[in-house]
Amino acid sequence: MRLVLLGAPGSGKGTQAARLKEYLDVPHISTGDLLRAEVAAGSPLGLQAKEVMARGDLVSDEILLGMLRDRFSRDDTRNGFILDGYPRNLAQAAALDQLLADLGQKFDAAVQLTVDNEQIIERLAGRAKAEGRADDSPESVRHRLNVYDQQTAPVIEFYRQHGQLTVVDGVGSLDDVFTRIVEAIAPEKAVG
Ligand code: B4P
Repeated sequence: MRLVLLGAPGSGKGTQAARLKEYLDVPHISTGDLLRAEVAAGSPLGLQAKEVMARGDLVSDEILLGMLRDRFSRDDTRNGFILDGYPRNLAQAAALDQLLADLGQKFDAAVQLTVDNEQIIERLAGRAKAEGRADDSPESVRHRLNVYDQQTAPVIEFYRQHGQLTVVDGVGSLDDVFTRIVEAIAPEKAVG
């Protein structure tokens, strides 16, 4: 299965993708994780991305597309993937369509996790305490939510207009949200 997970920062994309990966037995591709690995390694790309990410801005489309192309060239994506954190603007959505067309692939569903801003701010404050991620500071979270409204929300509309969007309520326990996603994308595999 080929899935794209959409939603505001803190909506649970990374959290649910980690579970879906086991369940669907396909790789989890998180552009945030790929970028954080570059930052941790101190690579030239990581050095470029570090400040941008800490501010809560989007890293350049060229860098992201190069990373994604690289990742999709690996064999393990042939039977499916869960893409988490990409696309984040309309240019990236168009680039993804083209990349998949070049590979002769098509994704099955774009799943949007919906969570209100108040709960997002609370979740990310919790993660800031637990993990100390630079971009979970209150200023950065506010900025990331603005970036999401301005640049990523149109991507949701793009997939809705293409009939590829599935909307899932992202509020509730991790198990409840997981069950809702599975029921939405693969009801034949859902249990209980
Ligand atoms: P990401 O790594 O994608 O970070 P994120 O949006 O915060 O989502 P994440 O998946 O980590 O968090 P989750 O909601 O699971 O991006 C980070 C940065 O990288 C971006 O700001 C940008 O600079 C850059 N970047 C990444 N992709 C890019 C792209 N395509 N283009 C340009 N730049 C890009 O979890 C959040 C918290 O909520 C966790 O603490 C979790 O435990 C908690 N949580 C999850 N589900 C919950 C639930 N049901 N109830 C309560 N808490 C829950």
